Amino acid sequence: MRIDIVTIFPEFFGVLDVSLLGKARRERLLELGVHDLREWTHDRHRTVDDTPYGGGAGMVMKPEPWGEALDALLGQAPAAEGERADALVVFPTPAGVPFTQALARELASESHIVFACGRYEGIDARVADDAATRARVLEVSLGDYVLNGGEVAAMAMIEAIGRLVPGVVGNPESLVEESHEAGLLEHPSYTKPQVWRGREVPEVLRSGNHAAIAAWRHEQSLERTRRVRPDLLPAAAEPEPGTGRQHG
Ligand code: 6GU
Repeated sequence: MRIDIVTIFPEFFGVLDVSLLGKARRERLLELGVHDLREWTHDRHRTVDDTPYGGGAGMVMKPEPWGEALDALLGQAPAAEGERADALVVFPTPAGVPFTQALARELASESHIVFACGRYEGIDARVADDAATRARVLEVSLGDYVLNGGEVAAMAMIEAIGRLVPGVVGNPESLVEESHEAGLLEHPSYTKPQVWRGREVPEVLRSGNHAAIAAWRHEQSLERTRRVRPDLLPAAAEPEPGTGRQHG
């Protein structure tokens, strides 16, 4: 998989050299290109923004540098087996569709994703329309809060997607049991010592009874999900009104 990032803050993405994704880059499982949008400006001040038509606070990113950047980056990256051949352009924006584990899984089978990281009040809307004539386009949000720009959001998405690319995570079984893969939050985990600050590891986990351990973990997952994320559960799995645990 190839990922290109266009941003006015390429230095944000230095962290992608470390840890799991850094290793995946060195092993060429992931190819990452970080590009400064200002490379595609032509004026002395390398201007990337201007005042909004219709008035209002803040600045809007100008379409011309974005158009040239996407012209330069679309249409590379050969697809490997099981990957989609054409490029996908992702615009991180709080006005986008929610980023979920299911979407991360879909994006992990792309051959080429271009992240277009906007700042200020966003990018001139014609940029996405124009890109859609040459690539698939997706506006994606991390959640219902506002960041200063798409960079941190793109980084979160790249980490969630990158770890699902085959070979990036050493033990693929560790991907199966984690939060959100089964539609539930993950159960709590413990390691040695058996007693720490007077707190004992639950006995069932030391029993060697694999069926009992699996049942206990499932129950813990359900309880945690009911308590902190009841919205994840189908309505039928909810406790009867008045019989359930109180929230908060
Ligand atoms: Cl994807 N971008 C920005 N700027 N803010 C956000 C976001 C994205 N997701 C949540 N807030």
